[in-house]
Amino acid sequence: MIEQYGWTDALQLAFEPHARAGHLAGRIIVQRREANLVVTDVGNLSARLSGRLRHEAREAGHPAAGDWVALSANAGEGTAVIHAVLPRRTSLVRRAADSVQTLQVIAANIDVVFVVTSMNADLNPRRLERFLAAAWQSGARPVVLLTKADLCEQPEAQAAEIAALAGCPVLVVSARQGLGLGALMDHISPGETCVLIGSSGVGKSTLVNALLGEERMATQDIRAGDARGRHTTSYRHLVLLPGGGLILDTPGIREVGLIDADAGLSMVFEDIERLAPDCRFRDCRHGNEPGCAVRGALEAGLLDAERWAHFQKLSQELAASAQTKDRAAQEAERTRLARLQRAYRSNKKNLRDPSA
Ligand SMILES: Nc1nc2c(ncn2[C@@H]2O[C@H](COP(=O)(O)OP(=O)(O)O)[C@@H](O)[C@H]2O)c(=O)[nH]1
Ligand SMILES: [Mg+2]
Ligand SMILES: [Zn+2]
Repeated sequence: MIEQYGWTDALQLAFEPHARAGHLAGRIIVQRREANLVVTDVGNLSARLSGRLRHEAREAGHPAAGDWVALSANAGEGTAVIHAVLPRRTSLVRRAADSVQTLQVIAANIDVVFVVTSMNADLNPRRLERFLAAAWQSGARPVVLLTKADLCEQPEAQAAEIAALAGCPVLVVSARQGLGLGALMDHISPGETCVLIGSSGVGKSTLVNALLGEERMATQDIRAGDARGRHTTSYRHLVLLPGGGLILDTPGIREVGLIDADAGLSMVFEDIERLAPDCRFRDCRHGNEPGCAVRGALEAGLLDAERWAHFQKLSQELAASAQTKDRAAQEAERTRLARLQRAYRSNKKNLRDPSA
């Protein structure tokens, strides 16, 4: 059963110590803070974290949808305890909303990240650049999905424009017309896992339903209490596709905060990175330095000014996040040492006055 969910020989090998400990392998298909839904060979189990994992999760973050875990099951009750998370092959992360240095895993062990944007109002190159940086950084293959082609006058022309800046495959789809679904499926091999990210309302859930051939995901068309909505699950549910792959729908992400995404950024702005070596000075900041290749490209109209400005903005954002992280690490170390010193001091006092 877990073979269907992408279990491989490599995972089997990584799992061996856990198997020896008598644990069962499973994959998280819905991440919830209290009880994750995990698919296993003995069925779907509602699994909470062991005390140790819960403690670790405070710093390392919670296991996410797509994670492979080691469990002890109470199959009769349909419950389990997660004892360990297997190392992730890939992971799509974002900066948590409440903190500049906390990382939140959106999906683990994914092969393809579909960056979804609709062809009507939502289409925004700057938003796409940000999503693509996160997608590249995940280690999975990014693919841009332009949805609602039926609402667009010239979808192919728009797609060509996006393809010029995306640096990855760009697909045009319409769930309404059933257009482009085959081409989409060509990007997911059996046993592979993909995730859909993008703003709310771009048609992610509708697309998953179209691929499944049934209305399993709740879409914006279905109001609460609607009869059609009763059998739908919410988003963030890893589901099996008819072709043998797996797909994870996510709730709308308006903007993904980048964290540790330098490599991803370089991939998205590869054209700019390619210019820099041609600057006269090696440490050129592309400001007023003479012989700057970036300024040259801007002036010659070879580099879009907004794209350049966005690259600078995202670079600064990453640098600021890294700096805050360093500062937080320093602060933590200072606190640790101060605590140690206090312990020493009180210890000395104890030595002088054993009754204290
Ligand atoms: N015209 C058109 N509308 C679509 C298409 N796909 C989705 N929609 C509509 O877009 C709205 C948002 O869809 P939904 O799947 O809930 O978006 P999500 O928030 O990204 O999951 C709904 O009203 C859908 O009916 C499409 O291919 N064409
Ligand atoms: Mg949705
Ligand atoms: Zn320069």
